[in-house]
Amino acid sequence: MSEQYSAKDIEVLEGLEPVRKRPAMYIGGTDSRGFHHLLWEIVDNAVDEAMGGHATRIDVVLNDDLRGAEITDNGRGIPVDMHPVHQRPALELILTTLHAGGKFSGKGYAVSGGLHGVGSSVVNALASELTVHVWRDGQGHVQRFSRGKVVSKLENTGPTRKRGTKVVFRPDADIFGAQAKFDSARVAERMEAASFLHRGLRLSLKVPGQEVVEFHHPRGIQEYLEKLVAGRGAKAVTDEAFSHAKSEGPRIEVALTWTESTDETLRTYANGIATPSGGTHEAGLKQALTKALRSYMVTHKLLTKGLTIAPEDVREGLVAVLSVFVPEPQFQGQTKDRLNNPEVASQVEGAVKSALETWLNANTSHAEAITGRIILSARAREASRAASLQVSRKTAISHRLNLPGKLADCASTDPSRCELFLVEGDSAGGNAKQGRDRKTQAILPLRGKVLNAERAAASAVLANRELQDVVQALGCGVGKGFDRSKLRYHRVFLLMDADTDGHHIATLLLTFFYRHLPELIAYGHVYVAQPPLFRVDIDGETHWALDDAELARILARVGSKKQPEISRFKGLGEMTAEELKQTTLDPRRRRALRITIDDLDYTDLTLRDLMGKDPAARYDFIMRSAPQIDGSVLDI
Ligand code: 1YM
Repeated sequence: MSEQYSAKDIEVLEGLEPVRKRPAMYIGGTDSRGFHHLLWEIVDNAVDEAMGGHATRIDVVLNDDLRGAEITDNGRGIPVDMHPVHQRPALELILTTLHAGGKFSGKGYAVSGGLHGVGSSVVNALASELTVHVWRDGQGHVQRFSRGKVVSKLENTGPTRKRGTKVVFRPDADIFGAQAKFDSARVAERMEAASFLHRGLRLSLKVPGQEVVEFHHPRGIQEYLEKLVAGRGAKAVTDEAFSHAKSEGPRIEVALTWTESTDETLRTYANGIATPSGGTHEAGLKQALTKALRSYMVTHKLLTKGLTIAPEDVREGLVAVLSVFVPEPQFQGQTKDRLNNPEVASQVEGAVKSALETWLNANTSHAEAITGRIILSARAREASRAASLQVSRKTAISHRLNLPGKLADCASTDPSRCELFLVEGDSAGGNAKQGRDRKTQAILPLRGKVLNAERAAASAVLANRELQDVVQALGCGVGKGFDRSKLRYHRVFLLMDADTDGHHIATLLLTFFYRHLPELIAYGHVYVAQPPLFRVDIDGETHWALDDAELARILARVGSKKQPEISRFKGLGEMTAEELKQTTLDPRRRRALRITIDDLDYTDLTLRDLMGKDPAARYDFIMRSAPQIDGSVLDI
């Protein structure tokens, strides 16, 4: 590490054309996630520099239009010396060529994200403008690029006492669409995570119209754990969390606690990169937990006859943060969000198991609270399994007699053509029944308020009448009994009034799907229908507006030649069956948002937002998120 990096260490592979041709291969996709990925690449390079002990702070500024960003670190500065063979500055080679991470003469940081600055050229390829400022060895430098090509030669801006690197860039609208924008909440979440994983590192974020926010967590992931627990709104069962850190072979840090909530919150990271799909480090942690707690319960004779403790009982209510740093991380999966180094499983398991056993034996009152919690979950599991079996038994028989009485089913039995509309209230349900296409569209009116799946226990959720009807109509079972091949409709629409109550029900249904039928969302089966709020008749032409803004746009477009006739629908019940058909049901004319799960970390944050106290705020959140994805997709 003490050796100076020099330009000759760079092995040039190829230009950046492949990146522009197939962006998805390099950043996963060109949706809002890919757009943000560019920012993470640059921030990760700065974090790498900090992890190497060369930088202490990283400052991010989002442009006023949220379509560009500026990232600065106070590290050594990207090397700028001339490459002896290529006769180009290192900075230029780094930014304009695709180079394999390990090819940098093996001088990369042992524990970096594994990219060693590889990402910066990918970002450059996909940016319409990118400028790098370097302050290194007492001299300032600047060079500009566009779409991966050099725009200006490396320029020396004279002596300076500063050190570090600043990258200013705008993702290319040709690649990401003109609507793509940075989501400041998402950026903040990611930067805060980095400040937890790299204790001591100072990060700041400036968002238009807001004060600068600093992220700095001297106690690292222990503080992260406290935040996650507070965010879940559930009390921890012990007043002290378990934490363990070892710095070598490999570096492993873990902090965990149990809460009274029924779900499990795991945040795992490898080399500072979130691994929402888990992997070997997470598997090791789970093994360690099961083994350490089972062994404690056996030695302390806490297990009554006939009660078996399943791994998921041990993890019910668990909130855990795990961070590992391995020399050569292998990431797997389409989005590279799962760690795949086999050796890491036993390393994590070994480290966590022995430390946890020691901690439990030294803190018997904590151990009692935790094991008590686990025994309760084991009992609850048995009870809820009985309840869920009952539901799946009913749904398994795809006999029409077993469908809910309120369901107006469609004639077709080909699920790929069938659509189910979950409609709020009987009167709207009646309209929908009249306006639908009987061959392919089924209507299920929902009467009461749906139970909040975020707060209620699994058994209560499954006992809820409205949700049982939904599960029965879908036919695919629920929870562990889910079987997608039995799904009776490939498109499920939530059709609710455009008012607070409607938004509330839609949100509750989405929460239920997310928590109990996540595959339904993951496979893109769930949609939110978009019934209009206004009908505008001008000159024999009819226009529909989803909201006030769209109404204003329509009125502006048609001008003031004729007096428009505007009617506002207070609810779906006020529309005629024909109107509902035209605007919301007919596949050729309707508007709807497809729900997708984007970034897992972000989804959880969002659900917390969504399931806060104020339904209006939740719906606002959904609607604010929707337009970012071209109005066709809604990220929850
Ligand atoms: C705002 C983004 O990229 N900082 C940064 C990048 C590098 C270095 C320092 C650096 C690395 C090394 C030596 C080394 C990069 N270097 C490379 C390359 N901030 C940001 N700060 N000297 C400086 O790895 O040995 C790529 S990025 F190619 F030189 F390794």
